[in-house]
Amino acid sequence: MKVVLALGSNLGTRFQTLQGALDTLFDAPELEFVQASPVYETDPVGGPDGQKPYLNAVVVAETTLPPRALLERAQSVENAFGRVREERWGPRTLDVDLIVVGDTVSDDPELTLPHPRAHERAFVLVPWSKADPDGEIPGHGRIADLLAGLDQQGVRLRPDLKLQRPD
Ligand code: A4P
Ligand code: MG
Repeated sequence: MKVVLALGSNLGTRFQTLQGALDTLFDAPELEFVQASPVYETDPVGGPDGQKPYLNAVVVAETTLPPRALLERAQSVENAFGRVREERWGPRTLDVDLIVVGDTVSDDPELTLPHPRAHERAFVLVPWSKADPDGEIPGHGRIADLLAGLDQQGVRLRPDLKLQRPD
């Protein structure tokens, strides 16, 4: 199954956190790296005023794991990078979200798939479109079409920051 993950950080050493998260995510079996997007600096969406900008990237992978196990993997990586859950949409050293897992559709609040806000977020769709131009969100359509209707001003490429393939 194809899986698309979104990584975000707006606290601490943001780029090192993204690279470390990428390495740790793939440091276990049953998840095969396919492609990482470029890194973007993005204006915070939602949450408290005065938050710092995020670095965001998207990773495409292949997996034999069920969605629940992928969520556990993502959350254990968040915890490994010192994520403290305080305020919803608040600042975080690392957020790892599952955007799509194959064609799984679920409205379970513990794991909603596709991610319920991904289709309207330029900070997910812009990097995703670079890693995977033909990507689609089940129920919402092609990311290229979704992007055409979105303001992308708050999403800026950081050509100086390139994620390495996980080792
Ligand atoms: N959960 C349900 N579905 C999923 C899913 N598909 N992937 C549950 C991951 N988790 C999912 O998440 C809360 C709960 O969502 C989890 O316990 C899980 O069971 P969280 O990571 O603890 O909290 P959160 O991230 O603060 O909340 P949430 O709702 O995930 O926030 P969002 O919508 O992901 O927004 N602006 C910029 N520029 N860049 C960002 O990366 N990120 C957010 C977070 C807000 N603004 C941002 C960015
Ligand atoms: Mg999250």
